[in-house]
Amino acid sequence: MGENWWRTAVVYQVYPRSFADGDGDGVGDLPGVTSAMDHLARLGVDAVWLTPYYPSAGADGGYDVTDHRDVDPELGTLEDFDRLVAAAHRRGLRVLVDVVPNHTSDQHKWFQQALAAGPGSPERDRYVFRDGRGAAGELPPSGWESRFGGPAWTRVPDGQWYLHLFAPEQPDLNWDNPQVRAEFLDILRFWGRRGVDGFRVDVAAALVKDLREPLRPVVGGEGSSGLDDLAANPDHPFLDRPEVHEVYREWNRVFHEFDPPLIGVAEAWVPGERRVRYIRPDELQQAFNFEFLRVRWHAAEYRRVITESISSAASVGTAATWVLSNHDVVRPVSSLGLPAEVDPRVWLRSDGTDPPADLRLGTRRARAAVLLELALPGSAYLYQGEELGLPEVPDLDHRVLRDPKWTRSHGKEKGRDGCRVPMPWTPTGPSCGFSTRTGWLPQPPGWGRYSVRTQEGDPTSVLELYRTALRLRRGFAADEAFAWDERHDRGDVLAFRRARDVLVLVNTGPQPVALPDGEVLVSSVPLDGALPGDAAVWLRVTRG
Ligand code: TEU
Repeated sequence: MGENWWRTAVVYQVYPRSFADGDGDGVGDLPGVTSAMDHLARLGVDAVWLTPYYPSAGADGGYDVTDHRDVDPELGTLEDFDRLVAAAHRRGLRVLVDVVPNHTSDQHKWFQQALAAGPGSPERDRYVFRDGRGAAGELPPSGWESRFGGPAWTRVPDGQWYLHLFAPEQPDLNWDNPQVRAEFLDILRFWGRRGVDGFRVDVAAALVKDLREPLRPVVGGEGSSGLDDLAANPDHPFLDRPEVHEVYREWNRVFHEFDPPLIGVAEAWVPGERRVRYIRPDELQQAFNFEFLRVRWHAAEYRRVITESISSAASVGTAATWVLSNHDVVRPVSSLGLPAEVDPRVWLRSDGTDPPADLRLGTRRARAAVLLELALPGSAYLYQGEELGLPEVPDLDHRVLRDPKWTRSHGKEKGRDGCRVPMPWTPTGPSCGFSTRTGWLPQPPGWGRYSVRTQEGDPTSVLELYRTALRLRRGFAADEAFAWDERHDRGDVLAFRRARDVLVLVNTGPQPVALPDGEVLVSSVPLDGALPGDAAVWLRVTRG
């Protein structure tokens, strides 16, 4: 793997607080990740992406950073970080880290200085401060809403308002300010010199805002994702502005100070034709395909999204970047087990009327979905616990919820803690091997049956399915050839050819279909001459 190692890489996302606890305080940490590195190597992934481990005020799971060049004391030290990188590299695993450029914590020294320095100061210009509307400036400068609910503006004691697209504890930086730009170039260099191989860019599409007065309203945006907001507002005041690309062109020059160059993957909830604008030889290398993540087990939708994603990636000379889940969305075992009409995003309501997910069905579909994902050309990002078939934990006690979505929505949305419950490593123990004591989020009864130890060596387990698929994938991933198979691709059945001799079938419907001739490489369920409903198979067929 040379410069283009990322192009067909499988990247494993670690949410450090919930992965493995090295010091027994109930919170996962960097030494924990290092000690579990063999799990990743055995799984067969190519890289690990760490979500934020930086010092943080804890308002948004680490995405409210107080110092971009250090490690949160709860999670370890810079030396622990170095050991983690060395342990990964020794096993041939690359390391990506999150960079959070849209906002800082309100406890960040810059924001504290901005508060102290007052209106019109250079300190305030690093953020987005405005006078309010109304006779006495008592109304927020615009009607923009925060992603976590409520207004995107908060008033400070001297009467000005500051912008926060997320929680009030996450003030947005002003990317028109040269100090902000220079600071992040330096942050990229800092981690590059510490050996990281690249960055996942948080909220990559939102950094640059159109702040010309009067601030323009956002029409009808559903508020929970840029995909919906951009459909209603093609010229959005703060999402996917053309000027944001200048930022990544500057970053790209820093990436090229390293050999091989560092990479950047954009977390941008934007539709395909806009997503690929981030991928350029002089910008970022990848952008998550969230449209794929959104498909609800529907063959025609998959067909459309896959065709569109492959061709839009090809139009910029690369391959797509597939995602089934991450730390922000309902776990697929649960979302794929919900009735088709139930949107997983609104499923997590606290009014007690949510239908339960059918976990048997959801697990069956999630097994097939990962065979679909890992067969597609390009790279794939897996989220910790996916390889164990962990379900969402939708009924965490309200008192343990940490996600700002919970408080900001005034208890209307439970938020994302249910996909962040600590990993089970062993069938028993105070937190199933995650820590020597109870974890920071409680694991539900029976969590131990999902443990790595329980599943290891059991050929029917989700873990062994992932290992097998990842091993087989190595045999053909480098060949990016893809073609829908005209004979078998129809109705509820997706069928495509990969590389020269792999035929992939995914049956999203309830009825079994005949199995074409070929050697079964791996299947999501045991096969008996036919491919049953909600199942997938990879076949080796004669070259054609
Ligand atoms: O998420 C960005 C983002 O837009 C999310 O609000 C996303 O639309 C939503 O969670 C989908 O359900 C990133 C991080 O991944 C998230 O964890 C952070 O809370 C957020 O940025 C703020 O930094």
